[in-house]
Amino acid sequence: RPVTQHAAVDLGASSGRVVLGRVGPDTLELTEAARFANGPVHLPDGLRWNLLGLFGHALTGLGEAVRAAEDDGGITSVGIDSWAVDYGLLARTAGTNSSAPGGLSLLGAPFHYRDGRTAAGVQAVHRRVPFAELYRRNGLQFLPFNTLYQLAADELLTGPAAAAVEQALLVPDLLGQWLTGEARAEATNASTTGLVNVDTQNWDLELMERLGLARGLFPEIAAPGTTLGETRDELTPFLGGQRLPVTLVGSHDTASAIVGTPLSTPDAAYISCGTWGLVGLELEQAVVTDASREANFTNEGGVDGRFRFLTNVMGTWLLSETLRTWERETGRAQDLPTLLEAAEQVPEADVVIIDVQDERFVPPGDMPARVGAWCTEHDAPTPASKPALVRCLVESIAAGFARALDDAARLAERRVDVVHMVGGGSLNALLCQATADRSGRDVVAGPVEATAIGNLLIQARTAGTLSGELEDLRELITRSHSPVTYRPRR
Ligand code: LFR
Repeated sequence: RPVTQHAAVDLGASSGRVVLGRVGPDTLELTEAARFANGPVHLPDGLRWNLLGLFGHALTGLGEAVRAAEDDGGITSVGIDSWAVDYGLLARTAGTNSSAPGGLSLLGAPFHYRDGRTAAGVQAVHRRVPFAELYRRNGLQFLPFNTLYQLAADELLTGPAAAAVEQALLVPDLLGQWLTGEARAEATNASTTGLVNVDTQNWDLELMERLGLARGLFPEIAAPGTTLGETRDELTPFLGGQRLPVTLVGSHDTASAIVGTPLSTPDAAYISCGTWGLVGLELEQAVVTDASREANFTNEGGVDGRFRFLTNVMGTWLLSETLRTWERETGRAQDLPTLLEAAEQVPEADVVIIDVQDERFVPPGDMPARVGAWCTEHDAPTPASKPALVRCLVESIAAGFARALDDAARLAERRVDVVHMVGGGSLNALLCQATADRSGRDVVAGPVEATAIGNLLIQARTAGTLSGELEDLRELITRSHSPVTYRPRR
């Protein structure tokens, strides 16, 4: 039976990786070719991403993957995914090298979605189109950093900035353009901009016009499974002397993660848990009701035209940002597994539950101090030790997950008796058990690398190595990965 090899470039908010996959009808093997750190860059004018650095790391990682794949028939294609909503702006600048793709150059480092500049953008957008109407059009939960609010904050709705900008490309599309010279808007990630109509799944040109955005700001939408192009000639020396085809996958990392989740029944829910916990269901139809709007549930575009009906719950960000604060304070690396072990010993009666959705926890900064402030304001005792704070955060995240699971079941009228936990959070046993306990549902944990798997599976299907529906692709995960089940204890 044929086996093909594919490289997945998967960029997360705290790290990126290039994963080499060997995929066949009975084969799903992953090896990490490269891993590199990522994070916000604190510039005087706000939080940015070091996208040039990420491109460099991705290219080096692809070179490593090419080498590792050499003896076994080489790499058939490359796919890229990353976090959503953020974008680079491109302009036709004087002195642009005419061989630059489309003659366009990047205007500055892309903003990080945790940058606080968007509040004014939210107001500007809602003045033109009230949120309830926006929701009916785009089906998206309110997140202050959705692309349309960021564009408004960049004063791209009107004014001189708008005239200077030729095109906006979401992060994976920008990297794809740097690799191939071709520009498309991959469909799943495009759906997170707030500018795609939930019914037509195409750019909502009327909405864009009402917001004062140029209708050609983003390129044409293309579905996962489309071949974007081949890597540019100039990159050949970095890629073992070859030009590699780049295939569009679910380029929103969460879309790929859901492809890579072995959902056992249509009633099974998922929690894709990394920096964020994305909690919800895969649906054939969008749910755009007053109740879903009030519960802040989103209808993001999934692979194969499905909908990701979910809500963003603050995930392991709260833990990692807490550890970073302690690292800055003590100058010493903090070990999460050791802290989690100690956290487990904290008596149940002493556990404080905070509201993880409080907006104060969104920007980077001193998380222990913010938790303390939250507790003081809510007449709750402040966790007094590191283990107590870690336990508070884990249980509070689990409480957020449990509430979102109940909402998903109610809003989509599903039973939801099992929850698949995938991504980095699936390795956190304390979190998985707390989620089972607090939701009263079985939590089936794994695979940890669901996003890379989803990316690779769509590439393999595009190459003809695999065929069928998402359910058929997920069969392969069920056969090759053994999950850990956590049963509710109360
Ligand atoms: C997860 C994720 C979420 C999105 C957030 C910001 O990595 O992509 O789905 O809401 O990051 O882009």
